[in-house]
Amino acid sequence: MTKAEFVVVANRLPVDRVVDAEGNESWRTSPGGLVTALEPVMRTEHGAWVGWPGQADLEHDPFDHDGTRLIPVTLSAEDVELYYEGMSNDTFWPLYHDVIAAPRYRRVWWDAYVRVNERFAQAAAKAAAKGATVWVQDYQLQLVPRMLREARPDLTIGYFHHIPFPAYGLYSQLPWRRQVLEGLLGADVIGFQRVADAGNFARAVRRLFRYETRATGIRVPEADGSTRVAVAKAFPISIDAASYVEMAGRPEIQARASEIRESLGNPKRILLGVDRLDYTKGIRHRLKAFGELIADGRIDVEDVTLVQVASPSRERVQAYIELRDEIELMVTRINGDHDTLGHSAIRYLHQGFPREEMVALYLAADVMLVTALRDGMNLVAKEYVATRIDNRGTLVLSEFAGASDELGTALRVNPHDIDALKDTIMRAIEMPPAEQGRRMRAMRRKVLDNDVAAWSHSFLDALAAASHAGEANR
Ligand code: GDG
Repeated sequence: MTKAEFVVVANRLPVDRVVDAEGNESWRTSPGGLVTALEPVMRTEHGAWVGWPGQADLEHDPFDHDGTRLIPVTLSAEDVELYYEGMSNDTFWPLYHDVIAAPRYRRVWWDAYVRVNERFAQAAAKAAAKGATVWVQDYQLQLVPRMLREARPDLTIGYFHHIPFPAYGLYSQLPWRRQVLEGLLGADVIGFQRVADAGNFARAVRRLFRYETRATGIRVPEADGSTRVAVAKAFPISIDAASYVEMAGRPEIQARASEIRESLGNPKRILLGVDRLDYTKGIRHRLKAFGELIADGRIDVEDVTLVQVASPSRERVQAYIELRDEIELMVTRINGDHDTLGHSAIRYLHQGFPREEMVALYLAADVMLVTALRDGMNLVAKEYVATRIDNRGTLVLSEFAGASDELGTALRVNPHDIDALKDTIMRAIEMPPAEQGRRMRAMRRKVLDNDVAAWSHSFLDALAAASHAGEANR
């Protein structure tokens, strides 16, 4: 088997397995910015992608798909429960999102996390050619950089962290706080969404190891007595902006947007929320603010409708089961109290939709509500902005979402402050078109100039530079 010059390691493969009625297997590319951004690199560099195929106990040989070698990593049902649902989604996820929900620290989850990270590292080590570049993705695989470096010191290793990295006061709760930092420091470049995340990481390294940090460089002593410099820096992720602009211009998607408005009874204003159903997204705060605005008489349900898409997520994790109940109770109460026979206050959809339908929803919405309590970046905010080709529409954006660093002309808000949130929603609803245009144009420029291809190039350039610097030191 030919070895790859470029290897991506992520929890999930970029494809879903589909089995038809006759039992024939095929693989469908799962749409996502990362996949699109890396496609050209994958082709030219004989790329390989190491990841879980998404189904427990599935054993599958490596195979080629759309010019990329895919290398499935098998997870047993127990691995999924302990490593993925447990350690990844019930420990790291809440801890790294500032303990919005209580993280659970369980030693059996940690043991599984170590074991599964080892399996991913071994698969990557086997796939990579001599001197290849490996790019590890996200919090499910924080130990992989160090494990890979030990197995294959010839590799250049990058890591990107898609979610926030918390302040030391919270991070220090983690019983395995030293092991995780050691794992991450195995990378040559450790990328974060925000400057603040990179800063929190560097501070944790200083507090726990006393390593010297200068600007974005961290001096890491190695077992053989030498030292190397790991770079910890912000690389804010983005979307494939051109594809959203293209979809927004399609007549059939525009027609669908009008149809959506029509089916809601042509309200004067449509507000939209699009989130995975997750406690980090601030859906409850948004509903509370909206419900109060109706109760206060500042919003009339005949004029304004909120569409909330909450796509199903992590449905076996207890915190998500409870959150769904709370949200659905709130929606039913608000609608029960305020609906008229012809108009609903909130149209709530616990469903996933095709991308085209999402774009039609973005086009139909006058106001986009992104009220995350903590979010690495929040791509929904950028998608909304990219699709507003007529420069109309208003984005209400939480200052706790990474996107708020770049989208300075959004209406930024602290979602914990319900009165401020209510006032901001009213301001968005009432904003004159000229002001909408001014703000939207500035945001669109940002998103179109800094798309996901630019993001991956800047990360990979930094990685190449770090690897050359490393060679010079060796
Ligand atoms: C993590 C970090 C960071 C949602 N529902 C449907 C659907 N979506 C799409 C959206 C968007 C994506 O899923 C969600 O991305 P976000 O960035 O908003 O949030 P997370 O899923 O939490 O992502 C986040 C991101 O990683 C990237 O680094 O920005 O902070 O938490 O693209 O459009 N897409 C379709 N149907 C749905 O129902 N087709």
